[in-house]
Amino acid sequence: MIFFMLLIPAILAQDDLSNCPSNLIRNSALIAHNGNCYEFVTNHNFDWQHANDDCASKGGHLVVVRSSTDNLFLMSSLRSLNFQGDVVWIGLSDQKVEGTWEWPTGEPVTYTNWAPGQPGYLAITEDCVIMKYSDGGHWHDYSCFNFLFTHHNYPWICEYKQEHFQQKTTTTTLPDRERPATTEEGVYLTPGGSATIIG
Ligand SMILES: [Ca+2]
Repeated sequence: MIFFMLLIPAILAQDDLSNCPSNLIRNSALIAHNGNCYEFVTNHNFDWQHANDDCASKGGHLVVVRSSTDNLFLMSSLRSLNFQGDVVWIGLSDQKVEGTWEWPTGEPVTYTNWAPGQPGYLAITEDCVIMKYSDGGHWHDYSCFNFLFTHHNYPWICEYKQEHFQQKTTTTTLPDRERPATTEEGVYLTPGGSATIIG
C-alpha cells in the first residue's frame, strides 16, 4: 500500500502534460519530462531540415540531448511507444562549420553519445545526427538530405519548453467602455520570467 501511494505522484509528475504548449496534440507520443515536452514523430519520415522545420512550426526544435539521463529517457520512450524503426533525427548538426557540432538552440554541446568510430569517415558529407535504436541509443552522423539515389528520410523527436501556468487575479486599466471591474486572467510565465496575459 505504501508503495502504491508513493508511485502515483511519480507517474502523475512524469505524465503531466498540462504545461505543454496548448497547440500540441495530446496523445501517447507527447511526453513531459524535466521541464520540456517531447513529441515523438515516429509515423512520418523527413530529411533533417524538414523535420526541424516541422518542430519549429509548432514552437519547438529537434530534440537537444543534454545528458545520459536524457538519452535513456528518449530510448525508453521509444521502447514504450513500440517504435518499429531504427533511427530518429536529433537536433545536433555541423552544417555551418565542419566539425563544429551545434544544437538548434545554440546552447553549448555538453554531452555526446557517439557510437565507436563516429563521426564517420564521410564527415564532410555527413552533417546531421541520428540516434540509432538498434545500437543502444548511440549517435551516428548521417547525410542531412536526399541526393542522387540516396534517401535520408527518418522519424524525428521535437522538443518544446513547458509553460508555467498560474491563476492570477488582476485589475486592469482599460478605456471605460471596455473596462470590467475586475478580471480574472491566466498568465503564462516562461522560465525566463516574461509573462503573456490571456483570457
Ligand atoms: Ca560533418
